[in-house]
Amino acid sequence: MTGSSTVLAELSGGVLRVTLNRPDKLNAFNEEMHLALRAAIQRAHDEGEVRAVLLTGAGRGFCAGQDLGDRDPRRGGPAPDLGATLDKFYNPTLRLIRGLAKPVICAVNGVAAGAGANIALACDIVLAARSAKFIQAFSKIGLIPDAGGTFNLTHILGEPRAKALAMTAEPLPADTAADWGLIWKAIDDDRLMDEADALAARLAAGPTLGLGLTKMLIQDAATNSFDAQIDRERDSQRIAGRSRDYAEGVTAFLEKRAAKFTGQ
Ligand code: LHQ
Repeated sequence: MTGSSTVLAELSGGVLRVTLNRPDKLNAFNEEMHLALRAAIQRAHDEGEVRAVLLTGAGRGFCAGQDLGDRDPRRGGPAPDLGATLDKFYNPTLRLIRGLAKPVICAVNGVAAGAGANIALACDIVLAARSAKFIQAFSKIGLIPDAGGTFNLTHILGEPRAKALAMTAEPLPADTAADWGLIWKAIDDDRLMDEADALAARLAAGPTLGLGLTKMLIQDAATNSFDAQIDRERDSQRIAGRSRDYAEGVTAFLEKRAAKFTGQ
C-alpha cells in the first residue's frame, strides 16, 4: 500500500486500486488529496506492472467535489482564482486519466457531486452503487460544471439533458445514469466492489496495449471526422497487429485454449 492518507493506492494482480480517503468530508478534494490522486495516476503511467486502475471512495460517498471549507468567503480577502485551481489541480489529473493507455474503472460507491461526479465520468468504465447519485452541484454555488463536465455531459447525453442537469443540480440516480448511457452499470450496493474488482482483474489480464489503443481511438472519435478516424484505426491496428498479445490471442484461438496476455 502506498499513497498519502487522503488517497490509498494498492497494487494487486495488475490492478492499482486507488481509494479517495477523506470519508468524513465525503472525500471532498483538498490540496493534499489532489496531489495524492495525481501521484497515484502517474504511478499507473510509470509502472508496467499496473495494467488497470480501479478508482473508488472510502465511506458512504464517492467524492463531493472541491472542499468548500478551503475557501470560506466569510474569511474575506480577494476573490479566489478558480481557473488557477483548475489549471493547477484538476486539469492535470483529468489529462492523466484520459491519457493513460490502460483501462480506468470507477466504482462510484456513493454520492458523486460537483467535480467528484465529473472525475468519475472521465474514467473509462463507470460502475455505480444503486444508491449512488450524480449531482452537478455547481449551479447551487454559482459555478459552471468543470472537471470535464461540459464536455462529457454534452457528448454523452446531448444538450437537453446536459443543460437540465447542470442548471437544476438535480441528483441523478445511478439507475437513470445507466439508462441514459452516462455510466456502464448500476449495481446493488452490496455487490458493487466485488463486480468492480472482477472487472478490473479481467481487464488487467487483458491485452493492455490493444486496450490502450482502443481507449485513445474512442476518445478521439468524439472530435474526429469519419475519414480521419478510419485512418487512425489503420495506424493503431498496424501497431496492435505487431503486438505479442495479438500473436498469443490468435494462437490461443487456434489451439482452443484461453489466451495468456502479457500486455505487450
Ligand atoms: C463537505 C463537502 C464539500 C466540504 C460534503 N466540502 N465538506 C470548486 C471550487 C474550486 C475550484 C474548482 O472547482 C470546483 C468544483 C466543485 O467541485 S464545485 C462543487 C463542490 N461540491 C458541492 O457543492 C457539494 C457540496 N455537498 C453537498 O451538497 C452534500 O454534502 C452532498 C449532496 C454531496 C451529500 O449530502 P449528504 O449526504 O446530506 O451529506 P452532508 O451534506 O451531511 O455531508 C457530510 C459531511 O461532509 C458534512 O460534514 P459534517 O462535519 O457536517 O458532518 C459536510 O459538510 C461534508 N461535505 N461535501 N464539498
